[in-house]
Amino acid sequence: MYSSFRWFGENDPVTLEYIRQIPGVRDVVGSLFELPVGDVWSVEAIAELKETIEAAGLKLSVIESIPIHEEIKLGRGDRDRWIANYCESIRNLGKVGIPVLCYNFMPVFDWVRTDLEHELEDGATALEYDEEKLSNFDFSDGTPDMPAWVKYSAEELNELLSAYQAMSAEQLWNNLEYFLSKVIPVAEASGVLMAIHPDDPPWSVFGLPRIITGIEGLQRLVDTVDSPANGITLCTGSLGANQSIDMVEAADVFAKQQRINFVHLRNIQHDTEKKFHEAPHPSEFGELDMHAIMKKLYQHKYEGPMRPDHGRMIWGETGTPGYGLYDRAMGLMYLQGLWEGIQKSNG
Ligand code: DNO
Repeated sequence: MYSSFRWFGENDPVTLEYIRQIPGVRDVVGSLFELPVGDVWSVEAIAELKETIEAAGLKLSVIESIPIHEEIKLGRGDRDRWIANYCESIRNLGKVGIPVLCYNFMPVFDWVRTDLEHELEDGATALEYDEEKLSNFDFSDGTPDMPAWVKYSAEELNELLSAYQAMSAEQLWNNLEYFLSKVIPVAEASGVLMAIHPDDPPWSVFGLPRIITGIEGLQRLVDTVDSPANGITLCTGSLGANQSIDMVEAADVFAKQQRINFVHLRNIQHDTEKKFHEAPHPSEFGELDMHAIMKKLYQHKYEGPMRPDHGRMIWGETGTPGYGLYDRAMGLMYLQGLWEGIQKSNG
């Protein structure tokens, strides 16, 4: 396993120079955020991102993410055109030498939180999800403000939401399976490892179907196309939001099959079953046993990238919600310490 750090591009207040100063980090998780969903990522654009990162003494090792066009998730008539674009982007990643691609298959919205600045006892803030506050989201002016949500007009959003209302989880599965049957052979031939990100939170929200919600769904995904290129992102915080999922087991099950292609580590704390906030990374401050999870990765010889996921905002820092520098850097030092301990105690 090796450490990586997410960078949101030239507008990220956490610069590549800062990332370069975190001990043990040489690998960057990047993306082309300005490209419209569905467009082909050209070799030139990917190479330019790579060169910018290399000029700072770092490497571009993961793309998180290339978003998937809604027509693909909806399984509509012109999905093949969008899938062809996706395949072309994967080929281009391969040409530039980017080994890992993280993506998700959540209808319309990426991760959902109801408070981006939930105040903790010590004055730090963290992201919070409270199912009871979901009804506060107002869709009448189009996509509301959430960091990872694609902007749609009121009309577009309405159309999308009603198209999904009629869709069952099984239909969404069929569309994912169709997508995988087309893209995984291309990824395999291009030397790119795909890593699906679990739905966050891992259950249906706003009446939309969600399917990558637990061990069973992830197993169905990896079984759909039997290839190392068809893997998962083990995201402890996303899956851990469902308290009935045993994260140590999840790490064990998929690391054993060599199907973890990327790891996101963070901790989580619940108030009630569907109300939780994000906690500092160390085990003792949340519900997840980071040591036990990392031990499974070690035992099954996971060799891919890991990044510290969402941190709190501390020490007066402001910036991209969940993606400040200080808490993520501290979290990463802790995770590296755990890893060193595991390695040394295993000789
Ligand atoms: C949140 C991230 C997600 C993730 C996408 C992957 O901080 O973990 O937005 O990047 O779901 O496609």
